[in-house]
Amino acid sequence: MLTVYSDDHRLHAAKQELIDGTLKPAVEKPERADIILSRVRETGLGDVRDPDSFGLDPVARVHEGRFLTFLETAWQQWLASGRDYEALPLAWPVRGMRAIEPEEVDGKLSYFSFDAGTPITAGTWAAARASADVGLTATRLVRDGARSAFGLCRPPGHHAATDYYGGYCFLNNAAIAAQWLRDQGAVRVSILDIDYHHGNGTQSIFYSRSDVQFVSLHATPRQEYPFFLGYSDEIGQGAGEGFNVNYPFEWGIGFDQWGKALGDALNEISYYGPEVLIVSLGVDTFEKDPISQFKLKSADFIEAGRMIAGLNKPTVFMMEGGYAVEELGINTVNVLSGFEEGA
Ligand code: SP5
Ligand code: ZN
Repeated sequence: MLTVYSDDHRLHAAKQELIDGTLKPAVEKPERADIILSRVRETGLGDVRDPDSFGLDPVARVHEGRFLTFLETAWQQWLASGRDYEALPLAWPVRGMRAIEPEEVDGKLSYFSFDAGTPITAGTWAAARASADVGLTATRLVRDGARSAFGLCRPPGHHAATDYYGGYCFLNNAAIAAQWLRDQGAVRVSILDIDYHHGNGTQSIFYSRSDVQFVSLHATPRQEYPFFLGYSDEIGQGAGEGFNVNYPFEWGIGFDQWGKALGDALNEISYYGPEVLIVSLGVDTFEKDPISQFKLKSADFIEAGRMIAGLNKPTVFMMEGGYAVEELGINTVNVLSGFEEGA
Protein backbone atom coordinates (compact mmCIF):
# COMPACT_ATOMS: atom_id res chain seq x y z
CA MET A 1 0.00 0.00 0.00
CA LEU A 2 1.37 3.42 -0.94
CA THR A 3 1.47 6.18 1.67
CA VAL A 4 1.09 9.84 0.77
CA TYR A 5 2.85 12.21 3.14
CA SER A 6 3.89 15.87 3.23
CA ASP A 7 6.37 17.48 5.61
CA ASP A 8 4.17 20.58 5.55
CA HIS A 9 2.14 19.16 8.44
CA ARG A 10 4.93 20.59 10.62
CA LEU A 11 3.74 24.10 9.80
CA HIS A 12 0.86 23.49 12.20
CA ALA A 13 2.42 23.07 15.62
CA ALA A 14 0.44 24.52 18.48
CA LYS A 15 2.35 24.96 21.70
CA GLN A 16 -0.69 24.50 23.88
CA GLU A 17 -4.38 23.67 23.77
CA LEU A 18 -7.24 24.38 26.14
CA ILE A 19 -8.10 21.08 27.80
CA ASP A 20 -9.18 19.98 31.28
CA GLY A 21 -9.83 23.63 32.16
CA THR A 22 -6.28 24.71 31.52
CA LEU A 23 -3.67 25.27 28.83
CA LYS A 24 -1.62 22.11 28.34
CA PRO A 25 0.91 20.97 25.74
CA ALA A 26 -1.03 20.17 22.58
CA VAL A 27 -1.78 16.45 22.08
CA GLU A 28 -2.33 16.97 18.35
CA LYS A 29 1.34 17.55 17.52
CA PRO A 30 3.83 16.94 14.67
CA GLU A 31 5.38 13.94 16.44
CA ARG A 32 2.17 12.05 15.66
CA ALA A 33 2.84 12.08 11.92
CA ASP A 34 6.56 11.43 12.46
CA ILE A 35 6.00 8.22 14.38
CA ILE A 36 3.40 6.93 11.91
CA LEU A 37 5.75 7.64 9.01
CA SER A 38 8.65 5.83 10.71
CA ARG A 39 6.45 2.81 11.36
CA VAL A 40 5.32 2.78 7.72
CA ARG A 41 8.99 2.73 6.67
CA GLU A 42 10.08 0.23 9.34
CA THR A 43 7.39 -2.31 8.41
CA GLY A 44 7.88 -1.94 4.66
CA LEU A 45 4.19 -1.21 4.13
CA GLY A 46 5.03 0.33 0.76
CA ASP A 47 6.55 3.42 -0.85
CA VAL A 48 5.96 6.90 0.49
CA ARG A 49 5.27 9.71 -1.93
CA ASP A 50 4.61 13.44 -1.89
CA PRO A 51 1.16 14.84 -2.57
CA ASP A 52 0.33 16.77 -5.73
CA SER A 53 -1.35 20.13 -5.44
CA PHE A 54 -5.05 20.02 -6.35
CA GLY A 55 -5.61 23.73 -5.80
CA LEU A 56 -8.55 25.16 -3.89
CA ASP A 57 -11.33 24.01 -6.25
CA PRO A 58 -11.95 20.58 -4.66
CA VAL A 59 -11.75 22.19 -1.20
CA ALA A 60 -14.31 24.83 -2.19
CA ARG A 61 -16.73 22.07 -3.31
CA VAL A 62 -17.14 21.22 0.39
CA HIS A 63 -16.29 24.37 2.38
CA GLU A 64 -17.87 27.82 2.12
CA GLY A 65 -15.83 30.57 0.48
CA ARG A 66 -16.02 32.95 3.42
CA PHE A 67 -14.86 30.16 5.77
CA LEU A 68 -11.85 29.50 3.54
CA THR A 69 -11.07 33.22 3.35
CA PHE A 70 -11.22 33.37 7.12
CA LEU A 71 -8.84 30.41 7.59
CA GLU A 72 -6.45 31.88 5.05
CA THR A 73 -6.33 35.29 6.70
CA ALA A 74 -7.01 34.53 10.38
CA TRP A 75 -3.39 34.53 11.52
CA GLN A 76 -2.61 37.85 9.78
CA GLN A 77 -5.69 39.43 11.36
CA TRP A 78 -4.72 38.04 14.76
CA LEU A 79 -1.19 39.48 14.43
CA ALA A 80 -2.52 42.81 13.16
CA SER A 81 -4.71 43.06 16.25
CA GLY A 82 -1.64 42.90 18.48
CA ARG A 83 -1.41 39.27 19.54
CA ASP A 84 1.32 36.86 18.57
CA TYR A 85 0.40 33.83 20.64
CA GLU A 86 -1.89 31.12 19.23
CA ALA A 87 -5.40 32.22 18.33
CA LEU A 88 -8.35 30.75 20.26
CA PRO A 89 -12.05 31.66 20.19
CA LEU A 90 -13.96 32.58 23.32
CA ALA A 91 -17.72 32.91 22.76
CA TRP A 92 -20.32 31.21 20.56
CA PRO A 93 -23.78 32.18 19.29
CA VAL A 94 -25.93 29.68 21.19
CA ARG A 95 -29.72 29.48 21.63
CA GLY A 96 -31.45 32.77 20.93
CA MET A 97 -28.35 34.70 19.87
CA ARG A 98 -27.55 36.10 16.41
CA ALA A 99 -25.22 34.16 14.12
CA ILE A 100 -23.96 37.19 12.19
CA GLU A 101 -20.32 37.20 11.15
CA PRO A 102 -18.54 39.86 13.24
CA GLU A 103 -15.91 42.23 11.81
CA GLU A 104 -13.23 41.73 14.43
CA VAL A 105 -10.99 38.68 14.36
CA ASP A 106 -11.95 37.58 17.89
CA GLY A 107 -15.56 37.43 16.81
CA LYS A 108 -14.70 35.68 13.56
CA LEU A 109 -12.70 33.00 15.39
CA SER A 110 -15.82 32.14 17.36
CA TYR A 111 -18.16 32.45 14.40
CA PHE A 112 -16.16 29.93 12.35
CA SER A 113 -15.40 27.42 15.14
CA PHE A 114 -17.22 25.16 17.58
CA ASP A 115 -14.65 24.62 20.33
CA ALA A 116 -11.81 26.37 22.16
CA GLY A 117 -9.42 23.43 21.89
CA THR A 118 -8.20 24.07 18.34
CA PRO A 119 -5.49 26.76 18.14
CA ILE A 120 -4.72 28.57 14.90
CA THR A 121 -1.00 29.24 14.36
CA ALA A 122 1.08 30.94 11.67
CA GLY A 123 1.26 27.82 9.51
CA THR A 124 -2.17 26.33 10.12
CA TRP A 125 -3.64 27.24 6.74
CA ALA A 126 -0.65 25.90 4.78
CA ALA A 127 -0.63 22.67 6.79
CA ALA A 128 -4.38 22.17 6.41
CA ARG A 129 -4.14 22.67 2.65
CA ALA A 130 -1.28 20.19 2.40
CA SER A 131 -3.30 17.71 4.46
CA ALA A 132 -6.23 17.98 2.01
CA ASP A 133 -3.80 17.45 -0.88
CA VAL A 134 -2.42 14.36 0.87
CA GLY A 135 -5.94 12.93 1.12
CA LEU A 136 -6.78 13.83 -2.48
CA THR A 137 -3.55 12.32 -3.82
CA ALA A 138 -4.20 9.04 -1.96
CA THR A 139 -7.74 9.08 -3.30
CA ARG A 140 -6.59 9.61 -6.86
CA LEU A 141 -4.26 6.59 -6.56
CA VAL A 142 -7.30 4.48 -5.72
CA ARG A 143 -9.42 6.11 -8.42
CA ASP A 144 -6.64 5.16 -10.86
CA GLY A 145 -6.80 1.51 -9.89
CA ALA A 146 -4.83 0.94 -6.67
CA ARG A 147 -6.56 -1.50 -4.29
CA SER A 148 -5.82 0.88 -1.42
CA ALA A 149 -3.77 3.90 -0.34
CA PHE A 150 -2.97 5.68 2.91
CA GLY A 151 -3.20 9.45 3.21
CA LEU A 152 -1.13 10.38 6.26
CA CYS A 153 -3.22 13.50 6.82
CA ARG A 154 -2.28 15.96 9.55
CA PRO A 155 -4.04 18.05 10.74
CA PRO A 156 -7.03 15.69 10.80
CA GLY A 157 -10.38 16.59 9.23
CA HIS A 158 -13.55 14.83 10.40
CA HIS A 159 -14.75 17.48 12.90
CA ALA A 160 -14.61 20.29 10.31
CA ALA A 161 -17.91 21.17 8.61
CA THR A 162 -18.73 23.35 5.60
CA ASP A 163 -18.19 26.55 7.60
CA TYR A 164 -16.64 25.75 10.96
CA TYR A 165 -13.46 24.23 12.36
CA GLY A 166 -12.77 22.48 15.68
CA GLY A 167 -11.55 19.21 17.20
CA TYR A 168 -8.04 19.82 15.81
CA CYS A 169 -9.62 19.88 12.31
CA PHE A 170 -9.75 22.73 9.76
CA LEU A 171 -10.49 21.21 6.35
CA ASN A 172 -12.48 17.97 6.13
CA ASN A 173 -10.02 15.81 4.19
CA ALA A 174 -12.32 12.78 3.89
CA ALA A 175 -15.31 14.87 2.75
CA ILE A 176 -13.21 16.75 0.20
CA ALA A 177 -11.97 13.41 -1.18
CA ALA A 178 -15.49 11.91 -1.29
CA GLN A 179 -16.82 14.95 -3.14
CA TRP A 180 -13.88 14.81 -5.54
CA LEU A 181 -14.66 11.15 -6.31
CA ARG A 182 -18.27 12.09 -7.02
CA ASP A 183 -17.12 14.91 -9.30
CA GLN A 184 -14.88 12.40 -11.07
CA GLY A 185 -17.88 10.21 -11.80
CA ALA A 186 -18.16 7.78 -8.88
CA VAL A 187 -21.86 7.15 -8.29
CA ARG A 188 -21.70 6.16 -4.60
CA VAL A 189 -18.99 6.69 -1.99
CA SER A 190 -18.99 5.45 1.62
CA ILE A 191 -17.10 7.00 4.50
CA LEU A 192 -16.44 4.67 7.44
CA ASP A 193 -15.33 6.70 10.47
CA ILE A 194 -13.64 4.61 13.16
CA ASP A 195 -12.09 7.49 15.13
CA TYR A 196 -13.09 7.47 18.84
CA HIS A 197 -14.89 10.80 18.41
CA HIS A 198 -17.98 11.26 16.28
CA GLY A 199 -17.21 12.74 12.86
CA ASN A 200 -19.72 15.54 13.26
CA GLY A 201 -18.27 17.55 10.38
CA THR A 202 -18.46 14.74 7.86
CA GLN A 203 -21.95 13.76 8.99
CA SER A 204 -23.25 17.30 8.66
CA ILE A 205 -21.73 17.78 5.20
CA PHE A 206 -23.52 14.76 3.71
CA TYR A 207 -26.58 14.58 5.98
CA SER A 208 -29.12 15.40 3.25
CA ARG A 209 -27.46 13.39 0.51
CA SER A 210 -27.83 9.83 -0.72
CA ASP A 211 -24.67 9.78 -2.84
CA VAL A 212 -22.24 9.70 0.10
CA GLN A 213 -22.99 7.29 2.93
CA PHE A 214 -21.57 8.11 6.37
CA VAL A 215 -21.11 5.29 8.91
CA SER A 216 -19.46 6.01 12.27
CA LEU A 217 -18.41 4.11 15.42
CA HIS A 218 -17.69 6.45 18.33
CA ALA A 219 -18.13 7.35 21.99
CA THR A 220 -21.67 8.43 22.86
CA PRO A 221 -22.31 12.19 22.79
CA ARG A 222 -23.96 11.76 26.19
CA GLN A 223 -20.45 11.33 27.61
CA GLU A 224 -17.93 12.48 25.08
CA TYR A 225 -16.78 15.26 22.80
CA PRO A 226 -18.11 16.60 20.42
CA PHE A 227 -21.21 16.18 22.67
CA PHE A 228 -23.81 17.64 20.30
CA LEU A 229 -23.99 15.15 17.45
CA GLY A 230 -23.58 11.39 17.01
CA TYR A 231 -26.76 9.77 18.39
CA SER A 232 -28.10 6.64 16.74
CA ASP A 233 -31.37 8.30 15.71
CA GLU A 234 -29.44 10.57 13.33
CA ILE A 235 -30.20 8.64 10.15
CA GLY A 236 -30.00 11.45 7.58
CA GLN A 237 -32.75 13.70 6.28
CA GLY A 238 -34.66 14.23 3.06
CA ALA A 239 -32.87 12.48 0.23
CA GLY A 240 -30.22 11.50 2.78
CA GLU A 241 -32.58 9.53 5.01
CA GLY A 242 -31.11 6.10 5.67
CA PHE A 243 -27.63 7.06 4.49
CA ASN A 244 -26.22 8.15 7.85
CA VAL A 245 -25.50 5.41 10.38
CA ASN A 246 -24.18 6.04 13.91
CA TYR A 247 -22.94 3.48 16.42
CA PRO A 248 -22.44 5.35 19.72
CA PHE A 249 -20.90 3.48 22.68
CA GLU A 250 -20.41 4.10 26.36
CA TRP A 251 -16.98 4.68 27.81
CA GLY A 252 -15.05 1.50 28.57
CA ILE A 253 -16.00 -0.79 25.69
CA GLY A 254 -13.42 -3.16 24.21
CA PHE A 255 -13.05 -4.98 20.90
CA ASP A 256 -15.88 -7.42 21.78
CA GLN A 257 -18.51 -4.78 21.29
CA TRP A 258 -16.60 -2.48 18.98
CA GLY A 259 -15.64 -5.28 16.58
CA LYS A 260 -19.24 -6.49 16.45
CA ALA A 261 -20.42 -3.02 15.53
CA LEU A 262 -17.69 -2.81 12.90
CA GLY A 263 -19.06 -6.02 11.37
CA ASP A 264 -22.52 -4.46 11.33
CA ALA A 265 -21.21 -1.22 9.86
CA LEU A 266 -19.44 -3.14 7.09
CA ASN A 267 -22.71 -4.93 6.26
CA GLU A 268 -24.43 -1.56 5.94
CA ILE A 269 -21.71 -0.40 3.58
CA SER A 270 -21.81 -3.61 1.56
CA TYR A 271 -25.56 -3.25 1.14
CA TYR A 272 -25.14 0.36 -0.01
CA GLY A 273 -22.60 -0.76 -2.61
CA PRO A 274 -20.12 2.13 -2.92
CA GLU A 275 -17.54 2.27 -5.69
CA VAL A 276 -14.93 3.48 -3.21
CA LEU A 277 -14.61 3.31 0.57
CA ILE A 278 -12.90 6.11 2.50
CA VAL A 279 -11.87 5.19 6.04
CA SER A 280 -11.53 8.05 8.52
CA LEU A 281 -8.84 6.26 10.48
CA GLY A 282 -8.50 7.36 14.08
CA VAL A 283 -6.81 5.02 16.55
CA ASP A 284 -7.79 7.01 19.65
CA THR A 285 -9.98 3.98 20.53
CA PHE A 286 -6.73 2.53 21.97
CA GLU A 287 -6.74 1.59 25.65
CA LYS A 288 -3.85 3.93 26.47
CA ASP A 289 -5.09 6.96 24.55
CA PRO A 290 -4.65 9.97 26.86
CA ILE A 291 -7.95 11.70 26.00
CA SER A 292 -10.21 8.71 25.26
CA GLN A 293 -12.11 5.95 27.08
CA PHE A 294 -12.32 2.86 24.87
CA LYS A 295 -10.19 -0.22 25.50
CA LEU A 296 -8.93 -1.49 22.15
CA LYS A 297 -5.57 -3.26 22.18
CA SER A 298 -2.84 -3.00 19.56
CA ALA A 299 -3.64 -6.45 18.13
CA ASP A 300 -7.31 -5.46 17.71
CA PHE A 301 -6.31 -2.94 15.07
CA ILE A 302 -4.93 -5.75 12.88
CA GLU A 303 -8.29 -7.51 13.05
CA ALA A 304 -10.11 -4.27 12.24
CA GLY A 305 -7.98 -3.91 9.10
CA ARG A 306 -8.70 -7.51 8.08
CA MET A 307 -12.41 -6.98 8.53
CA ILE A 308 -12.38 -3.83 6.40
CA ALA A 309 -10.50 -5.71 3.67
CA GLY A 310 -13.31 -8.29 3.69
CA LEU A 311 -15.60 -5.71 2.08
CA ASN A 312 -13.47 -6.03 -1.02
CA LYS A 313 -13.76 -2.40 -2.08
CA PRO A 314 -11.11 0.03 -3.33
CA THR A 315 -10.19 1.71 -0.05
CA VAL A 316 -8.57 5.00 0.92
CA PHE A 317 -7.39 5.36 4.51
CA MET A 318 -7.06 8.89 5.86
CA MET A 319 -5.48 9.67 9.20
CA GLU A 320 -7.70 11.30 11.83
CA GLY A 321 -6.99 11.06 15.60
CA GLY A 322 -4.85 8.97 17.97
CA TYR A 323 -2.79 10.55 20.74
CA ALA A 324 -0.93 7.74 22.51
CA VAL A 325 2.13 8.78 20.54
CA GLU A 326 4.38 5.92 21.62
CA GLU A 327 2.06 3.26 20.16
CA LEU A 328 0.48 5.45 17.48
CA GLY A 329 2.68 4.17 14.65
CA ILE A 330 2.11 0.53 15.63
CA ASN A 331 -1.66 0.88 15.97
CA THR A 332 -2.13 2.82 12.74
CA VAL A 333 0.03 0.54 10.63
CA ASN A 334 -1.62 -2.49 12.27
CA VAL A 335 -4.89 -1.46 10.62
CA LEU A 336 -3.15 -1.01 7.28
CA SER A 337 -1.19 -4.27 7.37
CA GLY A 338 -4.26 -6.13 8.65
CA PHE A 339 -6.02 -4.79 5.57
CA GLU A 340 -3.21 -6.01 3.31
CA GLU A 341 -3.36 -9.47 4.88
CA GLY A 342 -7.10 -9.59 4.50
CA ALA A 343 -7.16 -8.28 0.94
C1 SP5 B 1 -9.47 14.29 15.35
C2 SP5 B 1 -9.73 14.13 16.81
O1 SP5 B 1 -9.54 13.04 17.34
N1 SP5 B 1 -10.12 15.21 17.51
C3 SP5 B 1 -10.40 15.11 18.90
C4 SP5 B 1 -10.65 16.44 19.53
C5 SP5 B 1 -10.91 16.29 21.00
N2 SP5 B 1 -10.90 17.56 21.67
C6 SP5 B 1 -11.48 17.58 22.98
C7 SP5 B 1 -10.79 16.69 23.92
C8 SP5 B 1 -11.45 16.64 25.27
C9 SP5 B 1 -10.76 15.63 26.11
N3 SP5 B 1 -11.35 15.53 27.42
C10 SP5 B 1 -10.85 14.47 28.25
C11 SP5 B 1 -9.52 14.81 28.83
C12 SP5 B 1 -9.04 13.73 29.77
N4 SP5 B 1 -7.97 14.22 30.60
ZN1 ZN C 1 -10.71 11.41 17.67
